[in-house]
Amino acid sequence: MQPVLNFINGSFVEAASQRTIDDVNPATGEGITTIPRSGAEDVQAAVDAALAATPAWASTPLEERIAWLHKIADALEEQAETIAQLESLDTGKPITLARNVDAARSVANFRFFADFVLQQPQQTFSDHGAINYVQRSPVGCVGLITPWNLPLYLLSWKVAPALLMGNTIVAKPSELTPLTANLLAQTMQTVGLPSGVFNVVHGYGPDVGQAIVEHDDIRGISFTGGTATGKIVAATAAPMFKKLSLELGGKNATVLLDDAPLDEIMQGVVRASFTNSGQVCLCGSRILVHASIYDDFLEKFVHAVERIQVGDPSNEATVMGSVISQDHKTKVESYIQLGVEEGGVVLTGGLSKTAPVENVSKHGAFLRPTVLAGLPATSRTATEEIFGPVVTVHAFETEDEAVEMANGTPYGLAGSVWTADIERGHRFAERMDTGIVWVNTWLNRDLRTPFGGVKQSGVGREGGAWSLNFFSELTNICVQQP
Ligand code: TXE
Repeated sequence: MQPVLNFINGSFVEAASQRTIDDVNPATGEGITTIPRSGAEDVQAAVDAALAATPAWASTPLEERIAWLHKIADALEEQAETIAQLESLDTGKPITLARNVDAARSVANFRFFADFVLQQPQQTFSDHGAINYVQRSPVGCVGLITPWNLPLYLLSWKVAPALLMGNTIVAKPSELTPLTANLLAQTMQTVGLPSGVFNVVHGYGPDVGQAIVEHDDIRGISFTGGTATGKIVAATAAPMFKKLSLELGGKNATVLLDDAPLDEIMQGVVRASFTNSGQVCLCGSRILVHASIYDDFLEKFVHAVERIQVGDPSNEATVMGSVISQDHKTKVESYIQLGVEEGGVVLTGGLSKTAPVENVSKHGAFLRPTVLAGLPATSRTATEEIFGPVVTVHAFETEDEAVEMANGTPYGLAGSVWTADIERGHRFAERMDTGIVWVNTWLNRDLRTPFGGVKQSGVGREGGAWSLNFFSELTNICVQQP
């Protein structure tokens, strides 16, 4: 595969250092290609291009920017299968998941914002003989920094509203998953988006990401990634009074009340636990079950988990592929070991040396879906983010106890509650200290809704009007009537 290059001012260029980083297929350990090992000099070139492009793009009529988003969506849709193949290759996720989730949602993100903006009313307020109206203007040049778990899905989720609101972009995808960001850059070039409006600089976080966050001329940062990195980004951006959106980690609870219809909801609970090998910040990695149905649930859940088809991501029958890298596999396995040390019992799955995945490359970063029971809900394994195919299961006696357990982690991103009585579902959901709660479903996403978390899951919200507001500055104009 051709080396991936930076996309700056409408052209593909190497890093100034001429150095590269290998991009590896996590399912085989084989090299795919290389990416530029960029630094501050390359970020400066991207910012120069973006600043030069900003006046024209900012003054482009909204209707024209809407048309650009549709043009990009159309071009991406024509490449949907290529997007799915590249995403599966780069991440180790099954081709079916890459097709149905990553590729489909990347197209939808552009389409959604193009349509949504037209549904927004012009905000006016009149009182004291005066008319007030709110004018939106672009932030300017914004920095978009994204993670490796849903590469194009999360990059496009930021690029679409940023462009729509008239901003120019310096994007930094994860060094582990550059391929679909590169395809997006190629697409921008193909559709003829004006040079400099959209730029991509590849490289390591501390080199490129840090340079983006600390650059004076980048006036807004939208970051999605781990909490630890989020702290570094915030510490750099806050004193510079930049607009800052942080979508960070999670340790989400899946709560089964005593009337949860187990057979009906089992697939939903399995999906919430192991989609994308548990590498979705919205995954339910702690399952809280009422004591009266705990044994029955465990038997059914373990049975369902053991039927998950784990294997080669390119196989259409595969439901769970590899994790993102050998390093991440080592981190996830360290938590399985910690779980046992903290008193947990592995009901299924476990370390790859004791529970190997069959018929896959021995160099692949594969793990079987793992269920740990018997751990205190306050243990490290049950409260720290693992971000892999590992869930802990805990029994509770009362709803108050379940609420305390569900809210008992440093995170507050998402959660789900499963019950036969919707009223109970409403009441329980309203007590969860998270940004998102699903009742009898999971990952059911309406893009108009606020997305994000509290506590160490982040600051701010994305989605619908929240994205439009983040990527624009608002001016209130008040006109005294004669
Ligand atoms: O994060 P990292 P990862 C979380 C998920 C998990 C993590 C996985 O819970 O914890 O993200 O993604 C760049 N200055 N979410 O491991 O390392 C890095 O190069 C600036 C939550 O990739 O934080 C990459 O491009 N940038 C989310 C990006 O930051 C730096 C959904 C993220 O990398 C940097 C998805 C630095 N010092 C994942 N260091 C949600 N809430 O929606 C690294 N980077």
